[in-house]
Amino acid sequence: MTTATAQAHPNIALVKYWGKADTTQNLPATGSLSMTLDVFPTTTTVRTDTGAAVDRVVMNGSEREGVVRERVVRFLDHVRHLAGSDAAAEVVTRNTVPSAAGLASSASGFAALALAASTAYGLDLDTRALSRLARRGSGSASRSIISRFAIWHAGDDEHSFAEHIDAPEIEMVIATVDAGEKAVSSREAMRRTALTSPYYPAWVTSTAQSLAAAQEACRAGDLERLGRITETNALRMHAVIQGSDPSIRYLTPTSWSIFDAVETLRREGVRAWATADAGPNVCIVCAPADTPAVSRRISTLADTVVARPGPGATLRERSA
Ligand code: 2P0
Repeated sequence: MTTATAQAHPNIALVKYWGKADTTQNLPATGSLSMTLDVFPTTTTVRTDTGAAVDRVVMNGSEREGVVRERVVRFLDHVRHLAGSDAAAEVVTRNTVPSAAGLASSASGFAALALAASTAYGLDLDTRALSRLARRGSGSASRSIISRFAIWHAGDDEHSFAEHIDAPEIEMVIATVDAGEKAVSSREAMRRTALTSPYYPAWVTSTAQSLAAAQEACRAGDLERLGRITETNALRMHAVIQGSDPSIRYLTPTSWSIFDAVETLRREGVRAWATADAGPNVCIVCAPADTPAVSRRISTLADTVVARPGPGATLRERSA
């Protein structure tokens, strides 16, 4: 029995994951494409030699009970099943991303947990198996295992994993409109969208097409095309979400003013395209040479951080 510490970063999808083919195994209805960030890491330590009868979960210094702990325990149960172990664990995690604000804290969280827990329980997983394991915790976590740019494939349990893809050089300006907890979780909103939004079938079909086009743009090194696909796909995702009943709206007037500012920048010749996840924050994909111009303009509307393509999940420490 060992202790293992791992680190992972959030990722932002250029072609989004929104809807599941299977809720137990977190199999997505479509594939997606993302950039792993070099900011906001999550660091997680898993200890399996505690001698305790039950799992303990400590996040950002405070012990968690209820649904947060349950989700971690369910994940550990799967790791124990793979490892043939029944030992309880202590999970200590530190997040630097504003939690549950649509900046993918569950992606970095479950990616770091997948690597730390599988190592602590003595499993030696390759990248593909690790990505499949992280997917069980949170779909988007499958992509945070991978450095820089990742494509996460739709498919059955065996074939639904993320892997590296080469992409044109880009940077992101992350505009934090609101760092507070969002009203409806991604998981619940995704479920409601698939069940009630009349646009859902069109979303699934068009996203599969966008993903194929984005892969082509990546192969061709075509930043402009990738940028256009990114912004269109994000707006389509928010449209299908708003079509739910009861409706869900994640974007606020400030979010929309950032989309407007990005359009104005483009008219001025700046290569920038906006995207937003399940929250009001907006990420702007930029040609690296244009990042300073984007930062300057968007900083007048919200707090900004510049992110570059970052590392995949890494093991920091391991002891027997
Ligand atoms: C994405 N999002 O592709 C999309 C875009 C948010 C908006 O993946 O239920 O936390 O744990 O599989 O991965 C957020 O959903 O959902 C997400 P679960 P997850 O990044």
